[in-house]
Amino acid sequence: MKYTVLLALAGILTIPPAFAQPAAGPILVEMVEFAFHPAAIRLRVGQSVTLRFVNRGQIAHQFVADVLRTIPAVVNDSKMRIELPGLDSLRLQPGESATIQFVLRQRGRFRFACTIEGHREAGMEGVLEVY
Ligand SMILES: [Cu+2]
Repeated sequence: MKYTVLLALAGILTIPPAFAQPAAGPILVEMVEFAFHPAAIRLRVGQSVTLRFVNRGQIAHQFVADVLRTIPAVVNDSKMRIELPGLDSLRLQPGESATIQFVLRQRGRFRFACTIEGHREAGMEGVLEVY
């Protein structure tokens, strides 16, 4: 399997995201040892957002954001498209990439991190700034 998606709610893949207006092109987020680039990502509230993650490191990394656990998201890579009622984590092996599309309807600062053991502690974390 190209990447692993763990569901916050098991087995329910059919809830269609209610997206607002389309957003600008995907925001590229690179994963390396041990950081996300950029680590601060500014998003407009209520706007459909696509984050494109690329693992440019030598080991696996994953993206986890608590704020995304309970909102609909669409995950895409070159092989599949999955609609989720909430995203628990997106794990990418070295060289892999995938996109996550979602809408945040709440302003604020929402943390994200790579939760593989030791990675957050080494600095692999960031924030979604929704304004
Ligand atoms: Cu990591």
